[in-house]
Amino acid sequence: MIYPVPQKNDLNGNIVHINSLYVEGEYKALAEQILSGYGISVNSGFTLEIIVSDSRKTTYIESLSRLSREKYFITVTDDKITVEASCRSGVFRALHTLGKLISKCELCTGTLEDYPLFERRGYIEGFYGPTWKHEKRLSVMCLMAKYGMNTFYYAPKDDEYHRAKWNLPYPEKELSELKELFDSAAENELNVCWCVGPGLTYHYTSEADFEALIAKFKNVYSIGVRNFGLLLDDIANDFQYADDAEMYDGIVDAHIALVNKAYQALKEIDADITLTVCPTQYFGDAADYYISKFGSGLPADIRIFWTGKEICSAFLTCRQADDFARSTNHKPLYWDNYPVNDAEMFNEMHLGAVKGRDKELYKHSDGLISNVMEYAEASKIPLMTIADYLWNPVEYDCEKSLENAQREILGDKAELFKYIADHLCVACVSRHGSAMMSDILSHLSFLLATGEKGRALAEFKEYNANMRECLALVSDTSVELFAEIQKWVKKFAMCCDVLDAILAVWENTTEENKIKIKKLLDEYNSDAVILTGFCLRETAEKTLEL
Ligand code: 14T
Repeated sequence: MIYPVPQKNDLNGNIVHINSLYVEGEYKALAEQILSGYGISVNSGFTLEIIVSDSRKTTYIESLSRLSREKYFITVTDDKITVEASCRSGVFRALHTLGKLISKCELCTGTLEDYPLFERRGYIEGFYGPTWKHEKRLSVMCLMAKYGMNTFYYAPKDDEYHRAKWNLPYPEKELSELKELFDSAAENELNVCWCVGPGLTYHYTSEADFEALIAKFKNVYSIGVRNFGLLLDDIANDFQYADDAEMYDGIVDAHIALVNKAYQALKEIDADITLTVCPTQYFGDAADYYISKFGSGLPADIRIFWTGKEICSAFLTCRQADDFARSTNHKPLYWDNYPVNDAEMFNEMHLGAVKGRDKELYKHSDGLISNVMEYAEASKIPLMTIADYLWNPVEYDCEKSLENAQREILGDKAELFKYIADHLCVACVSRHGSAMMSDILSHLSFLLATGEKGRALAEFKEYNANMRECLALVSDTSVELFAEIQKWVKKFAMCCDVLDAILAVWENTTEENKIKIKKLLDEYNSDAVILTGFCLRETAEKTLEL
């Protein structure tokens, strides 16, 4: 199985083994670059022909009644592979699919037709906290491109030129680093949207502030950006300057006026420019006064961010999306606050698969953009599941997708990593963590209660040994992912100690051994970092009653 799951995979004939290809037709250099990333050489061997043709077949998606530049076909016969698409976007997607099929030895004769279901699929660096390092940004970008995302929103709350110093141009060094990042996005078929958050100090009636805003857009336009975002989230709900209050009936009227005027100015700079806005009310009931007036006051081609019923929504449904569209005249562009773990969530680590987003949401929304964690390596795991969901939500299987993501990031270490990953998935999308530990502890308790003490002890020892082996693995901070999650690793070590103390009482029920459990459990509970709770506590408490 490859991920994301292609729409129509009829490559089910003879298996075709390939380790090198000879590329004919267009985009040879691109093919070489992408396929070599999958360990496939491209100087000689099996023929791969790349055909670029702008026809209805390669551009139109019948079931969605719309055009897509990302559609492609792969045809495999016993002596040739043909890739067909309308432009670089489709060829890029096809080459990644081909690379995955060949490297997993899943290439068979037949045909494959593929295209994404969500039109806009991406992630946003939109969290509070230390911004990602340049190298991390590039590495996440490549991975998300590999898994079919097509959009990147740049809006780190702590980039001071994004928010606090919104009215100052980027210094040369920062600007050239952004250019390198955005150029790399283009190479990777990701549309970049650079966002500004002027709301902390913006003076709505000030002509100077408006000019500063447009000057800032021009500053970023100069490095090739054509999509802009104007974010009015997490700012005062009311006017902060007396003359603003006098000029407008309410804050929403000032926001509508600002967005319309800015959009007009942007279109005068370049008619290709697009605008996305984040309203001050970005979640809750779409029928509320602010959001319904805001949306209705903006042209249909401005995109509007919305996080759903909550800031971090457990569910995003088609019905809610329709309510939003009815109330605002715009389909929502979901700003999905998963896996972000800033603000009140700082003690949670969100490594689980995305869940709770309707299968058919692609028909009812403008797209979905996932807000990431300050931990870039860790974000890759949930992001990959989001990429899978967005490409093909109908076939999305959260468990298989997560399994594949863990394997991509951890390779052979994935199996062992699961012993800690089991506890790092409590989030808005699922409040139930520690599924594996919960099953094991209840099974062990069952064995103990039904007189199978020998088996219980043996299996308990084996589980604890695996936990310890995992602990040793994730304590190696030379692995970037492990370095990021040390706060949780420390608590994991405490969890291992509690388990060993429980096992000791099962083996030898003495008061002294019980005191040890109490002491370790108290330490464990007084650490606010969120790991596992109920199943560990329950087993410890039952053990204290032995
Ligand atoms: F604009 C938004 F859609 C949005 O979600 N804004 C922020 C976002 O930057 C942040 O990462 C996210 C998750 O915490 O939530 C919003 O920020 C908040 C919201 C709160 F209610 C930060 C703290 C809060 F208490």
